[in-house]
Amino acid sequence: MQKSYSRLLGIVGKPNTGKSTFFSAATLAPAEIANYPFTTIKPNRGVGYVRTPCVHEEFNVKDTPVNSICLNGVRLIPVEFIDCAGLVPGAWQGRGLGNQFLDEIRKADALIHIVDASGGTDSEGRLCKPGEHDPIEDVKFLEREITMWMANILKRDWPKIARTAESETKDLYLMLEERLSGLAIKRSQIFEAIRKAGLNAEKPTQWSEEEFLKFVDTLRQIAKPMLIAANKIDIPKAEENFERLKKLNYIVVPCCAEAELALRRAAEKQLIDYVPGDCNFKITHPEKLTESQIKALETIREKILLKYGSTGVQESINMAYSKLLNMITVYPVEDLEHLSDHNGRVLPDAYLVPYGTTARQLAYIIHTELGESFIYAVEARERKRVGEDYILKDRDVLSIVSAKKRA
Ligand SMILES: Nc1nc2c(ncn2[C@@H]2O[C@H](COP(=O)(O)OP(=O)(O)OP(=O)(O)O)[C@@H](O)[C@H]2O)c(=O)[nH]1
Ligand SMILES: [Mg+2]
Repeated sequence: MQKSYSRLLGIVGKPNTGKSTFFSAATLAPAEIANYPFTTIKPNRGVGYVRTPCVHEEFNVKDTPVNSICLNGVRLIPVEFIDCAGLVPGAWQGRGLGNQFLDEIRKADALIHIVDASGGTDSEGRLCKPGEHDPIEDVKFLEREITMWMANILKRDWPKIARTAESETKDLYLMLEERLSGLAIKRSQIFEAIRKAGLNAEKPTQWSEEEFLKFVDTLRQIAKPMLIAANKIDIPKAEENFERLKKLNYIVVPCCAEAELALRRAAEKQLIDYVPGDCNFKITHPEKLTESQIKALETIREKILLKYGSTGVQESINMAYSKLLNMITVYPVEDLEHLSDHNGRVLPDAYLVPYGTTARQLAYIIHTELGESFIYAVEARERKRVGEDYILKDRDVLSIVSAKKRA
């Protein structure tokens, strides 16, 4: 498969909430799952998919996907995941190997926070009676752990950075970017965080401790945007907590990772017809299923799919891409007549690109040479010629004409 996963999603949360179950369901990669804390110690990495309606039906063509998959009219575009070890309060100070575990989210571009919405695990991930623990606490706790961990990374060098910036020997944003380079944080995000926190970038030595933390907390929200997967929604107490979680300033998706895993595994064995994210499924081979398996599947249909519209796993991934990372899907093609590449493969690639990407930037993403020799592009829907500054729209099909191609 060609390069396509441009971003990394981190699956995070306290122990025993269902992170590895979510990861396994999303990637079908093996991961250890158990009902006690710290089952995962070494992070799991794998490839899952963003789901988007494929354009081939609209263009009335039969496609031959290369960098992605097309199933029943749904385009699945590969994206990368990291399933992190569970974090406990005080992780940023090293509790429960916290520093090592927090390090795993350095490279993540966005986070899916798996919360046990049933309230059946305490703050350390030990089982308790559903409803006994308040999942809202888990949200507050994780925000604080990540912020404090980032603050800790910056803190040692902060006085020197602030002094150097004020004496104007070096740019503040540049120094912060260098110091945070391992955390996949861009200079533009640092700039935005200082502005949003309402701080004076000219006088960083005058920032109080509180203001410094406000800057780091704002930076966390920008550079590591997070949504909540309200997991274990199948447990009766979870619904009430889900309603409460929705009042927080987050995207909250009701989720049953366990159900998604069961459906994905059944689909893999071709026992059911189900595409990740579907609102229903069809049992194709009832004779190969035991009575209790059929009953379990019917329970998932009734208690999860019909009630919430999906298991929430695919929805969380899609939301992370579209809402947290503002990414859209585009289909570059070479031959506009057949919507194909030079090998005749129709709509071969679907790329995930940030909203705001221009036609020329897309050319660069495909190949540096194509970017350099870009002349214009043709948007396939309206067959309209567009220039280098044309801002791509979601599900655009675009043919790029370059100097090289013309020659
Ligand atoms: N009822 C219910 N149980 C779930 C769901 N998802 C996961 N579980 C269970 O929750 C327990 C913990 O699952 P894991 O996936 O190992 O959790 P984790 O967050 O990776 O745990 P650590 O690696 O220890 O941090 C297991 O017993 C799972 O079967 C769900 O949607 N509903
Ligand atoms: Mg785990």
